[in-house]
Amino acid sequence: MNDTILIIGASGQIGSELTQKLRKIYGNQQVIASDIREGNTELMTSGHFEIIDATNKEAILKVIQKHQVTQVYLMAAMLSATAEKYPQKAWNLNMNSLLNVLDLAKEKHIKQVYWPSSIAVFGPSSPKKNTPQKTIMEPSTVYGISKVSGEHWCNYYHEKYGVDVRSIRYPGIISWKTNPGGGTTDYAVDIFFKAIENGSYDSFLSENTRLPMMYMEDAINATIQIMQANTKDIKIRTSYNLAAISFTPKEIANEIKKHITDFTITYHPDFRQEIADSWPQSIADIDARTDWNWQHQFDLAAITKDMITNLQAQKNKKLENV
Ligand code: AKB
Repeated sequence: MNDTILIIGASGQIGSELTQKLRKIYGNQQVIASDIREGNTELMTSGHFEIIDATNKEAILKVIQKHQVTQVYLMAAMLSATAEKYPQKAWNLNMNSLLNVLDLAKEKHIKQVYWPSSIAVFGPSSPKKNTPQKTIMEPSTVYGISKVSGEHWCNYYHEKYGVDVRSIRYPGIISWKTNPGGGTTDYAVDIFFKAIENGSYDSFLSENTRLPMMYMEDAINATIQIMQANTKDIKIRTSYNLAAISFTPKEIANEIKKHITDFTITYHPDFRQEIADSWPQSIADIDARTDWNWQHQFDLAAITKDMITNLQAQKNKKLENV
């Protein structure tokens, strides 16, 4: 493996864990972390770190040339809830960063690109259950519009210029190391933090809102797996549907209660409810499973156990250090 990898948006929820996993596989010096802001100590000290504004093509090129980068994972993005507040900013970041990286691949500065899409590409007119790979895609959010457009740009650069770009439509991602920010599925992470801190959670989505979700470990494995797959096996160059599990706030609360018996939940839906209601409840991902052997490992029970064990251990450690 002679690749040198640049991760743009390495300080974020997925970027930070992806960087550490790639450093384990490719070696610390071969994986360059970058972001517009600094990340956690582990990220900053275990390998190279560069400050990059993803909307600045020259700044990206400079780092690519400095480290002789061959692959870019573009993880910088403004997520659904924040994008509704800052539509112009979201469009600027989400689209221009992608076009910058696709152009750099077209100009042969890099060989391979990873770019995440999302279940947000689907909208109120898409089928709600087992949403297929190819179906009506009329998103009602700025974030969703940017992801659908991005998918078409990826496919266009592949078809016209032979750019090797690969993509997955992520569901909500659950993790305990780095908090997500600005997403609609963030409740499914926050609920664990609040369960450990306070023993209660006030949900911004209603109790029966079912959304597709996945544990971080599965999401990272899928991301690396699609990038390492043989080119001939990547048959979709827009973005692959990817699924693990689906649950509601009520169901996750009931699972948490199995570990924290006096845990309580209340529901006060806000503007994010409308976003969640526009998205699928479950996703059909047969193409990813057939083309590059995608399989998820974690179900709701396994996620809950792992989240609570790790967050409890983190809390105990903090208490010991006080
Ligand atoms: C969000 O909630 O905006 C993201 C996503 C589903 O892409 N987690």
